[in-house]
Amino acid sequence: MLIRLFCVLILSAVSALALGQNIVPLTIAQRLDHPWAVAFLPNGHFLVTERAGALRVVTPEGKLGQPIGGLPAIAVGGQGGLLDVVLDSDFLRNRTIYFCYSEPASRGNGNSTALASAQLSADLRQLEGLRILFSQRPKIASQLHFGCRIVESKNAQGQADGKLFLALGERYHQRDDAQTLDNHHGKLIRINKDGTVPADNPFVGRPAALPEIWSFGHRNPQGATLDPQGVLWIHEHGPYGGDEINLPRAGGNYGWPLVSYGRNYDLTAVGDGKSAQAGTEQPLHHWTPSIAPSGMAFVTSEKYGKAWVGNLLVGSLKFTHLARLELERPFAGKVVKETRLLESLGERIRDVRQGPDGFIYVVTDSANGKLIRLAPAP
Ligand SMILES: [Ca+2]
Repeated sequence: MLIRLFCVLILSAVSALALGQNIVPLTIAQRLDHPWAVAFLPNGHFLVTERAGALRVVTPEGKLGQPIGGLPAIAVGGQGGLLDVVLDSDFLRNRTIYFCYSEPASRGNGNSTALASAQLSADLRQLEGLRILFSQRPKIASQLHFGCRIVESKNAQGQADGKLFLALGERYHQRDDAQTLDNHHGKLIRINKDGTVPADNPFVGRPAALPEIWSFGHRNPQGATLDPQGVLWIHEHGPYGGDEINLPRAGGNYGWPLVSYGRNYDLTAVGDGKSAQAGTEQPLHHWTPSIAPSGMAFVTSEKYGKAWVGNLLVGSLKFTHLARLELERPFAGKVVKETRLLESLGERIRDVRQGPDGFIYVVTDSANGKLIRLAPAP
């Protein structure tokens, strides 16, 4: 095992240096079934979701644990399954995790994205105290566009403020729903950690608007994170072109499907073919052709040198790389440089996170999915 890891390290180092990149991908674990997200336990172990409906602990040596018991019913199929997972900021004390997944309808064949909390048992084998905090409405028969990234937000002092953001897709077949507030399709929602609605949400008290909604007009967001100042960033899949990064403000309309920098898959125009319209927010950054973004993290550690601090990393499923975005300093809204990392791996990057050890980790989307640590090149 150690010899194999060493060989991977050397081969990876050669390719990384050949590309002029100062990182070396080191595979920690493989044979994960379409892993979707990785979180970091205080004992150095990893908590990984598999889209097929399993939540597993992975040891630092790469050993996969048995599926953790106590998950709710999950509608596995297409893009649906067990998706994101995050630890509560006070996990050491409360052992709470949050996860999102595609939830089956109690009757019929519909489904939608749901968010749950539970406590992870001390032996890491069981979820206890399961609570469904939020269920996207309405449920429809679709295996597409569940979105599904969770972020615990912070106040201006950098402390957790008791709120969760959840990014939700428009389920593909009902994209016009993203422009109306009587449903959760194509929305970013904000709830308290107990599932109740914060009184200061932007549409609280508006007739026919669902009070969990924070922003709307989203297509299929699969990346969300806080920047070092605590500001929420998300990205979303465009159609044929037009993937976007947005900074969702309270009550903002992010345009889908009225405006887009992409086209429909049949190459017809989205809406009237406009990319901007009064009353809709412009993306901070967009990609055409689509990279199919998933996962998102800011680098705050100096493990990769000072030039990386403050960079934004975004996984690409379609072009199998990790996008490194350098932002103007001081930041006023512009990406100044974009570099493709890890292209030689040929892996669909599903999630990217910075661990508490300061290293960057990615998971790759395949039937032999991998958990990979990016080590600084020697
Ligand atoms: Ca948009």
